[in-house]
Amino acid sequence: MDCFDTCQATLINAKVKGSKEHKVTNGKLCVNFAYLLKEEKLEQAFFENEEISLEKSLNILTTKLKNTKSSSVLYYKGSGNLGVMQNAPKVFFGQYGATFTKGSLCDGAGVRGIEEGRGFNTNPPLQNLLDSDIILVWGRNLSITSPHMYKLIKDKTFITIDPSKTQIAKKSKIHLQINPKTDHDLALLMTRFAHMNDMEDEENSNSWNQGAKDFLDLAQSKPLMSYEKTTGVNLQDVQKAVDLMKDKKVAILMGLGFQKYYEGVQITRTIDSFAAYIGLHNKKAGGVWYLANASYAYDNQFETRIKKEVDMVEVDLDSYNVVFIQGANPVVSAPNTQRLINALKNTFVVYFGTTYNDTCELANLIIPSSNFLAKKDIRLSYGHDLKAISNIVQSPHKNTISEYELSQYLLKEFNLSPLKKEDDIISYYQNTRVKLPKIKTFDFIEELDIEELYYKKTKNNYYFLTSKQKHTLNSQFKVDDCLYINPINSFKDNEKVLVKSKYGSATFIIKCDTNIKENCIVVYAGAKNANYLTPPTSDEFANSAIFQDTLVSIELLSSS
Ligand SMILES: Nc1nc2c(c(=O)[nH]1)N[C@H]1C(S)=C(S)[C@@H](COP(=O)(O)OP(=O)(O)OC[C@H]3O[C@@H](n4cnc5c(=O)[nH]c(N)nc54)[C@H](O)[C@@H]3O)O[C@H]1N2
Ligand SMILES: Nc1nc2c(c(=O)[nH]1)N[C@H]1C(S)=C(S)[C@@H](COP(=O)(O)OP(=O)(O)OC[C@H]3O[C@@H](n4cnc5c(=O)[nH]c(N)nc54)[C@H](O)[C@@H]3O)O[C@H]1N2
Ligand SMILES: [Mo]
Repeated sequence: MDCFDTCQATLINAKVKGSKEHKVTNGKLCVNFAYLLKEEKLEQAFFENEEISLEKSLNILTTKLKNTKSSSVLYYKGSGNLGVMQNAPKVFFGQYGATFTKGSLCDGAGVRGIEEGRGFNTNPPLQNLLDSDIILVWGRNLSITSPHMYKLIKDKTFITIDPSKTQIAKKSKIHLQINPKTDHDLALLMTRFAHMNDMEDEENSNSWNQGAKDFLDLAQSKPLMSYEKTTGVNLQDVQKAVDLMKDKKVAILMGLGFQKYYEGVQITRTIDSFAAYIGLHNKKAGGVWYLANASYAYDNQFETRIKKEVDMVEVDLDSYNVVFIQGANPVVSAPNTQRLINALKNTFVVYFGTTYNDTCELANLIIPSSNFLAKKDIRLSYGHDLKAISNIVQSPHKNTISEYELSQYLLKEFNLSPLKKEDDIISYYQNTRVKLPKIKTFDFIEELDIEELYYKKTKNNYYFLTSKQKHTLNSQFKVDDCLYINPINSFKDNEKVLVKSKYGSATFIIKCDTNIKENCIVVYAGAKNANYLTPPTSDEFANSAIFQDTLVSIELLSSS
């Protein structure tokens, strides 16, 4: 599945259990894994809503692709399954000449922010996390979005930076309940306190010296008190947090929270610069974790020639004659739902996936993919440095086809060169031990140019937060469509409201929750209407979605 933990399961007496030899899984499985096992699988191909055989669906696909100019076919891959074998169709679509998407609905801005500082985006070894004393959870719902990793470190001292009182925030020694999109300010403020506390990095200071000085200048360029107003966090608490980190082995676990904005790259780079300033990189214990590029040190087993790429967030889907969607549910998960639905109605949509999801409703051709129990795969992790192996434990349903098989089939139909042998690909990843590179230089951020969201904030609007929750995995499993708000705002449970942003409007049912910051509302990922409100544009550098760069107003439609 698409999560930090990348667990591994094992069959014991025909029952699926968490594997004991996989250190992060540690013999347990999470709720989402249980849902995955129980979920209703797609085992029937469809063409224009009529049931057809798998063979016929493949023929229709082949004919359609043969009769369409290749560049007007869009290959759109989601992250419903993050196994390496999901990359196989890229090889076909690349050779065929389809247009690809670039960018991300997920971590793209943060990735670029990290790359700009360090040059690449990898996590330190898991052992560094286990050996740390203090864990700073920054914009990450740690115990919910990586429950296994959390269990390994649950007895450590936590500091959480999050607008919401998440479970981990409540467990933390200090919770900095920050205003959304002000993390760059908080990172600068922490840098100032770190400087006053003599916490500069000694080891790396020669090579990083000048940049670190310029970064400190940036941190000192605003009056100290101004940070309290912008971040909504009081200075004493920040000072306490920084004091707690002094002379300790510190790990920062960064999540998506602070980077879902237009300037997400700059914000992330500021946080990572703070980490570099106090010397968290390249140490034997501690370090900074984000969603790492898990395949960074591996040779790509799916060499792909891409002729043309378009921004994944801004793409006009109906300017393509065929849109091939694999492992994604853009109707719910991509920003600006209304525009997307209109576009999908206007083009030929092929859906290739394991379940009948919302996007299938708009698909012309539906091809069932075999599920994870019936295909070989290996999963590298964006959360840690272990890998998980997936063997075949169930024969595939006759109406389904794996990503590897579909790719080989298409490559053959188009007389293109075949993929490497499936077993060779798997064993390459399984047997290759990669060494993570050291960060040689660090490029500190020296200026910021950010359009602050709080300038537009009034008493009558709210910050719009959209994050993950326990019983869903993005749009999969137990979807929760409600709008969460602090009861201080005088809305009541079950009231129906109309929510408007600059980009669209939608109705929601209210749920009151004192864990939500007073000036924010939360609609969780997977909620059918969440993305009617989100910006149709990407961030400034990384073609990444900016789900939270908007304020919303709420109008009561009817009481409970
Ligand atoms: N159960 C479950 N687990 C999942 C997923 C799931 O859907 N469900 N999805 C998986 C995927 S695809 C991903 S990418 C990861 C993401 O994992 P996380 O990064 O943990 O995911 P989010 O819930 O998006 O956001 C994290 C936190 O950021 C906070 N936040 C929002 N805005 C801001 C801000 O401006 N500043 C700060 N400091 N914090 C802010 C939110 O309140 C939230 O608690 O989780 C993975 N794991
Ligand atoms: N409002 C809002 N929107 C968000 C987010 C948010 O926090 N708030 N989070 C964003 C993030 S972080 C992410 S990663 C994206 C995720 O967005 P998507 O990548 O679209 O992921 P899902 O919505 O989970 O849909 C994945 C689909 O993949 C299919 N699938 C599962 N396994 C397989 C397989 O083995 N093969 C194939 N072919 N298909 C399979 C499933 O049926 C499922 O319907 O959503 C983003 N959208
Ligand atoms: Mo994600």
